[in-house]
Amino acid sequence: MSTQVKSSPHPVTLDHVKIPSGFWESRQRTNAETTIPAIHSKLEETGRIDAWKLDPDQGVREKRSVVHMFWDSDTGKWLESVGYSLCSNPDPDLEAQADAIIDLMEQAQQSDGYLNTYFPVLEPDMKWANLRDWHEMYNAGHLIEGAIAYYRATGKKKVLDVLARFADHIDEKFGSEDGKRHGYPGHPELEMALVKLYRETGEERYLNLATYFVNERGQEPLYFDIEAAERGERREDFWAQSYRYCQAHVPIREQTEATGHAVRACYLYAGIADVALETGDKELFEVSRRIWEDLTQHQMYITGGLGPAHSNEGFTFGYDFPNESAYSETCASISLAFWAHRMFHLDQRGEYIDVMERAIYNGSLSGISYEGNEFFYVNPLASYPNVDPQSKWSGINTNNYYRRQEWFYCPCCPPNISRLIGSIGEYTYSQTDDRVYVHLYHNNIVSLELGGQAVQIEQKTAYPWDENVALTIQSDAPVTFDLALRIPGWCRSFELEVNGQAQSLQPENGYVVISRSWQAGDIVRLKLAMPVERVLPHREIRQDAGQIALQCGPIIYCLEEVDNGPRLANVVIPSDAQLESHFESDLFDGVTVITGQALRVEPDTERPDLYVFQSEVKLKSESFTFRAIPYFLWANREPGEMRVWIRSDG
Ligand code: FUB
Ligand code: ZN
Repeated sequence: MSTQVKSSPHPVTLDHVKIPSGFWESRQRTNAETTIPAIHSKLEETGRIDAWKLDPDQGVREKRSVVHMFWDSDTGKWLESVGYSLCSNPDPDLEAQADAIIDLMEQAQQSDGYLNTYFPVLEPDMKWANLRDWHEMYNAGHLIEGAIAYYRATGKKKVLDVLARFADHIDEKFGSEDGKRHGYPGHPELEMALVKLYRETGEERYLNLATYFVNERGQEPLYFDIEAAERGERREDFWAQSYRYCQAHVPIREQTEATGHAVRACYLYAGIADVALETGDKELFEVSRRIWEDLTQHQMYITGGLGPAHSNEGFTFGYDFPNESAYSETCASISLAFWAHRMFHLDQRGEYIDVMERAIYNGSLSGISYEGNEFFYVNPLASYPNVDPQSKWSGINTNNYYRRQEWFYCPCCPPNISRLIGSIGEYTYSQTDDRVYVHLYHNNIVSLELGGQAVQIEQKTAYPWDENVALTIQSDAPVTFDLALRIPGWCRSFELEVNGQAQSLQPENGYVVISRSWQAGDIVRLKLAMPVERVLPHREIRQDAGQIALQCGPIIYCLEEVDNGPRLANVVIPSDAQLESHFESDLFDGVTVITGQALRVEPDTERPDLYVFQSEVKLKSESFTFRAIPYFLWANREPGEMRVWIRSDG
């Protein structure tokens, strides 16, 4: 950990990063033109916007159907996404839509600052009565993040004032002081939001409240027991059985592993990292690091997906990676990206950004269709269109395994992926006064102040489809700073030159650092070799034993039936097969695919028997040319089978 926490690098904010073309520009355009309007329509259709039309102190103003307890989080995430999008795509109509909702929010706020569409109308006596399950704090967090993004984009302060009042209300009610309730969020998120609000407003109370939430979690007597008793319930009545579900089983400083509900977990860990960074609390960093090591070494899918289990939407045990029934919620990968980004700011190592990149390009982006209007909630790593592992259960996840859906009963994932896409600029660079870290490679122009001078860096690249990145420096006068370029963990050889001169620098902690006095027009060229890699699973991962995954650069690939025919479980990629990658410009908006010779190995029999003696049949082995596409793009063509892990003979 940096010795001087306060002088750590900070992210270069969105408004400094223009994305004029390339991979992320096209996704941001789709986000602005399709995803954000589609989500708004759903908010409207489902009554989430009308829900704000309430008389704050007397209940319903307009009749509406019953809402569930965390509708407000969807509006909050949508507003956040709108804020990010407006930075690059000004849109007066969209702004007017957001303003109209903000007016409703302002009117819905109770005189003491409380803000929620559910409780004042439907259960006015139960406000704050169940922090463990009822999501008021989670909603508050998302609304605060939405307010900050919208304020930053438009300079309109109304929504920030409304949410600051709500934060003040929460601060008056909860904390360690006498007379306050010693509660904390059942579903973390508010911790991150409060630190953001502190950074935005400079108001220390918000940081103190976030710090309190982190420190109080899991302390005896357990607050969730106290409030349960007040409701006339016992701990044993908790449907999830254990407070591990919400990471409140022991105090934070005693926690050693990622556990429970995956989104709750990573939102919490991200909040802990925020508090550690702002307060310089080294012990909190050490806790974060411990949990990070557990998660990334034992509990992370190759896609950056988290949480194999449906029962708790979360973690089970180390090396447990079911493929067809993987839960791997889109929000969980996104939350991992949030946490990873924060870990870098505590501890400048590329490994965090490697995980962030893995989670963004694979487990997060798979959550949205190429067209931008359909979404996956769960992200299996193998799929069979007629087999629904959840078919015995009704509810939110039933037909969600091979086709993205327009919406869900619990639609946390759609606005989450939308806000991540809209804010990708913010994950691209970090800086100190004299160093800029380049984390992500994509076409963009960043404007910075380094060594007291304005500097622009233009990145040009077709990454992740191409190995080459060019960075051109512009500044009015020579300026000395370190350019720290991430050499991704997946990259086994790279070439670097400055103004045509090869550089022999080696990466330290995942970055090569070029220190010099930069002149306008200096060009840095980086080539990150992206051969096709066969990836083997750890020997303890039983579900993937004997199989390989394919990776090219940061992208994990999969086979789909539409390219490779059915019964993908019988496909074998021989260890000596030559694998090639090439760019196909007419597939989606251009994408690198992997091809090679594979075998379909099956019993050579038409017998209908489920099981036959091996001595009675031969194995037939048919050779064919396979085509693998990026996992995040699967299920955008004809429905069919899909597999990430493919049998191998090596
Ligand atoms: O509970 C709110 C959100 O809905 C969680 O983050 C998701 O996992 C889903 O349960
Ligand atoms: Zn989700």
